[in-house]
Amino acid sequence: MESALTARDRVGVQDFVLLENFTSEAAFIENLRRRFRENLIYTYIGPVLVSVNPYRDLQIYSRQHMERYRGVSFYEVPPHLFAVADTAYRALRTERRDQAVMISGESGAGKTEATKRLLQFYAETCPAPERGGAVRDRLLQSNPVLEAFGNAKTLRNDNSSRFGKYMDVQFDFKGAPVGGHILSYLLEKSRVVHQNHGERNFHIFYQLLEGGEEETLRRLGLERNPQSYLYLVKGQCAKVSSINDKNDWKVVRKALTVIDFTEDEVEDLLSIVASVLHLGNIHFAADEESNAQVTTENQLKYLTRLLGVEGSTLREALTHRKIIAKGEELLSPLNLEQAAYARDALAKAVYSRTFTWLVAKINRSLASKDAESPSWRSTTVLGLLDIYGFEVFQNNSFEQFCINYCNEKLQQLFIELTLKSEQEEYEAEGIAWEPVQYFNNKIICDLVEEKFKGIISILDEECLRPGEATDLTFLEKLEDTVKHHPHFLTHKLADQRTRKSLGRGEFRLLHYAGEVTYNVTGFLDKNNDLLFRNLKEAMCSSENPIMSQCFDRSELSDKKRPETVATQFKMSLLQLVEILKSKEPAYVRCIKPNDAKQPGRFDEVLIRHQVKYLGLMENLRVRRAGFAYRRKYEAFLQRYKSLCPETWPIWAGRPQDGVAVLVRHLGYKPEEYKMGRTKIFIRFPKTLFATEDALEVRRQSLATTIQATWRGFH
Ligand code: AD9
Ligand code: MG
Repeated sequence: MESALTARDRVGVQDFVLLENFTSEAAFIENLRRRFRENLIYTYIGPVLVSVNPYRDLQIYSRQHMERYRGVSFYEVPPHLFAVADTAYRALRTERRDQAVMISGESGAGKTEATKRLLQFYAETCPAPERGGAVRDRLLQSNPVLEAFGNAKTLRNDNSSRFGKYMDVQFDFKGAPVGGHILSYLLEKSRVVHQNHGERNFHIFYQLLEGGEEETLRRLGLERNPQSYLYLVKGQCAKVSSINDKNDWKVVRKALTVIDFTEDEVEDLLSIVASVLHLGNIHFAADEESNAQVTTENQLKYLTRLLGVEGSTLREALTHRKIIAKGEELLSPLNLEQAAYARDALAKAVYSRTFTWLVAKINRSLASKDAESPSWRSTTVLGLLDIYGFEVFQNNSFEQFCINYCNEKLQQLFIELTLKSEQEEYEAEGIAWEPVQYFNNKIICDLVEEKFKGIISILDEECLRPGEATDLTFLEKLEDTVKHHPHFLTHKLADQRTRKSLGRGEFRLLHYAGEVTYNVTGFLDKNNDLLFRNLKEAMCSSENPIMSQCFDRSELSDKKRPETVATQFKMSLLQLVEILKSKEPAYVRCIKPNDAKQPGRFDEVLIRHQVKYLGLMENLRVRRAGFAYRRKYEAFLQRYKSLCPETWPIWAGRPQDGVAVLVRHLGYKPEEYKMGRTKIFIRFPKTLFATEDALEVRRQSLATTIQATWRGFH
């Protein structure tokens, strides 16, 4: 087996902390490039795994690979996702500490693939539970279902997750997976009604149309051709060469059964999928008073049947708005534009609530069947976080604002936990902790989330002034409230120099990863996310059992305003941070090598951006601030004992004493290393490299001797 260190001459270093010039970004990228060229897609920064998407099947996830990484020491084998998987699992088993693997990176970098490989690793290598063995299948099969409803083809990724996901896998005291739980974040529901050129709607629509049986489609009133549906034609790319919708449909259909869907439930679910398509084809025409009238009776008929809502109720809800004034209900007709808006709002609400329902349904199926028994209390949990990375587009809106805020929070947690674990290790080893200077991004998190003064609070305040507030008044209020903040800028606040690049409807945040300019257009609307009352009422009357669970009557009588989207997101993020904080973290940082989704192409500009957004240089700096390298005494002695006559071939005493003798013999200077309780800490890579070189020389001379001896025999 290849060792962790001898590979450095051939294909860079396997751990960035061993880079001689560790502050140089160019050296960092060069190391990635050298390894990528050799299909070595994994490299460490200490315990953090950096992964570059190869865009080809490297055959490195087989059962043999899994076995190779089981029970071995992290640094003794080449870097691999399975090393992270196994290390987390072993800590979970031996220390009984909950674990969390956090996977980040931009769209197409390989987060979801990594999550799936990790799940597969646990499903295949962990012992089977005594009862409820089906949970393994359910854990695996929940994926295709969630992907069908939550993933779509985008310009960046043919299978892009359009929601954030955190999944807990629960293990019993024997280390067998016995249950799971999923939390989902911020589904991109605008995709239901609109897709950019070259993108698609969620996979499920195409799968159903391509793969659904004749009989099913007839019942749902659907035609096979996606071109027939307005919600599917916007991106003009129903067919994608890398996707086989027909096959995927079969997989999803089977998976639904595995995760406990009854035939009736499948029918109800598909009825909803079909009704979204029918909704998209609802047309309106203006009557003589410019009021919208539904002109597509056939669509309305199917909607009525599939959703189990009275036709007249639905018709009225799509063309009128109910207002309650002075205790009286008034119906105000909608014009064409308003009716189209109401229709789209309904489609988005129906789809996104169904997605939420689906996650809850999956969770019921994954719930540990032993939940009531005492053994439940002894379960440990391993979390997998697959969540959107930092996003900077040409035009950044509310969605990017939320996503980048999420990344700020996770970065804050990362820095906190990394420093904490470094400090803990030093303390545990009895080595003096030397404080590390780092950029604390709390200031940006506060700017976004602080009560009263934060951007979200100000946005919510504006959302409370319907009719008066606009996106621009929101911007003005922002300008007034946070004008002196060093991480905030608008056109008005900018000086002559920066103003050129900043429009009037924009604000700019200086994130930890760089500047992002947000356009405020649509912020209020997206944050409010209102659904007209009569549309809600109509849906509450639905006889489709899934819909009636999604739209609850209590919503109608509830006087309290529902939380805004940003506030809900903020609260779910705070909860996520608490969940993650309670666990021992592991990190996988994914990098996309090029925008063409092609193997072998290493686009340096693109990669440099990601190295920056992922905060990898800062990560490396923190890791290198003290000692670059540390290793257990046993492992260190085992590897280098041949370099010292006193420790070779056998050292009978304590490994720690053996290492002390060994390094003295090798001429290590006192400032170059420290002896901890169980590990030796080496400050500079060059010390270690010199030792490695000595080992190599010895191996070669040994090989020559053996060859000579061998020849002597013959
Ligand atoms: V997004 O934020 O959901 O848009 P991800 O999840 O980061 O994104 P994903 O895991 O879906 O990206 O990977 C994109 C594509 O890259 C996959 O569909 C694979 O074709 C390809 N990929 C990713 N990782 C690997 C890998 N380890 N080996 C081979 C890979 N191919
Ligand atoms: Mg993904």
